[in-house]
Amino acid sequence: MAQFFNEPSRTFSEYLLVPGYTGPDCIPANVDLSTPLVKFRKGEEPELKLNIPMTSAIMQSVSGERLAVALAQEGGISFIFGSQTAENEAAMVARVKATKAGFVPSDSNVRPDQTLADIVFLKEKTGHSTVAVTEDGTAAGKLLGIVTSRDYRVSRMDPATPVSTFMTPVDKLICAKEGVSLAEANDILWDNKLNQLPVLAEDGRLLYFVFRKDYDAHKSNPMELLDSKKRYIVGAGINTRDYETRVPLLVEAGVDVLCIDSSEGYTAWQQRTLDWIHQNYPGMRVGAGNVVDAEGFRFLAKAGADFIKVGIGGGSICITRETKGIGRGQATAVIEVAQARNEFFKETGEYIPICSDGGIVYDYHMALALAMGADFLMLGRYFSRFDESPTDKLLVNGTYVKEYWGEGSNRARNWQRYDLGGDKKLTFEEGVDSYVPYAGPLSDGVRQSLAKVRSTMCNVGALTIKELQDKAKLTLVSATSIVEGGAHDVILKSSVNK
Ligand code: MZP
Repeated sequence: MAQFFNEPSRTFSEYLLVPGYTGPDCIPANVDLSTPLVKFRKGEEPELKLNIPMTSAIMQSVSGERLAVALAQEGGISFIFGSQTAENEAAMVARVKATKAGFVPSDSNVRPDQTLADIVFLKEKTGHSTVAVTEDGTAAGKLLGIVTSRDYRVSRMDPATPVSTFMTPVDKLICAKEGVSLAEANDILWDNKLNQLPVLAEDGRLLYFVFRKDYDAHKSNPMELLDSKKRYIVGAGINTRDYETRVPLLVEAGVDVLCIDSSEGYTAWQQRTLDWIHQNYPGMRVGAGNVVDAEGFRFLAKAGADFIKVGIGGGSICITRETKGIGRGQATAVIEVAQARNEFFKETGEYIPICSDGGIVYDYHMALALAMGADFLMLGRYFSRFDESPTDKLLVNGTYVKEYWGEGSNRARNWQRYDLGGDKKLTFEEGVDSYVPYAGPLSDGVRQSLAKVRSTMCNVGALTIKELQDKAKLTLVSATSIVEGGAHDVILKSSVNK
């Protein structure tokens, strides 16, 4: 006879937090959002910690190198997507590790024979007004000049005008040499009233730009997540098929932590992958998942996972529940797995952090997921909306949007994520291709969301995530009281003015 769970599985919007006592020191400025990323023994410190409880989803439309740097600057970590060749993924990891705070690899590049139309297209796509003109049109090519918005007037010039005729050539530019420090680069920017400073290798190849507008940002990233050599911390997704070739390349590239990316983690393949990594790379930390109950958690805990991801079918682009009838409401899954994590800790003295993956819609869901026992969160839709995600920004029906697609969609075709040992192909879709509203720079969005989380924590009377978990009082809400929670029985001015 099948096993039945007595209660329906529930999701975040069905819960609220009831305030606890807030003491005079319990103010947002005193809240510490640091949290363990990997397992540790009782009384010891985890080898890797996050400064904020946020990780970005292992997805093509989310976790590229630019987002990885932006998130590490805020104190979280990206897991670079694994649904690309191992070589490309390792190259992305290497570029994140090579990025020095304040030194930005150029993301808008053209060849000199390209045209004004190409410049306008790039500016629309990236939102950046500085374009590097390199011999081969790559970010690391020999620098021939730069184009900024001061160099052209779209209304007066033919879109076919070659870039070489209106760029500012390199001999008229002030550049710095490889090895310049950030402080020196900033002095050059200020002394010469420049907006950007190209940093060049001995042979004239472009290495980075240092931007004047970033000056304040470098000073104001107190939460940056850096390794012992002051490089950004970055993770990478792997699968249960090609780990023997992929993991060595990622390790070589300097990856800090791995995560097996799978829609369902309670499998023999995850065990095999973990075993192989532990045997061949004993120091390498690797997370596993996803699971939605205590049984799945215990399996991966015993298999040696360093953290365990929770969530099946709750992702915004996910149709696994509709397609296969597999999954569980995200809140119930987190609550049950968190209890299992606590029991396992009591029994063994080993604390294995859990990650609530998918289904975060409102910022308050973040606080709820943490209160329910998650140590950190994985977010896809949330990060895909920002400037730094790897996808295009488009104007659709008068609104700026970014593209966001699931790993199980035809667009990503990440069959390894859904692999159950069958043919090496995606037989049916478990994800969709979509637009999400564009939301500006990551740092603004993350800081705003976390301001709300800090505020919620103070209402609960908690200054740390652990305290939030210990003190939280959660109540289920009825359908009618959800209506009460929004603006109601008033005529909203925004609707009158439409
Ligand atoms: P969300 O933050 O957009 O709600 O969910 C992101 C999560 O959805 C990812 O971290 C991953 O676990 C999951 N995901 C990614 N692709 C698919 C799919 O195509 C999916 N079904 O479910």
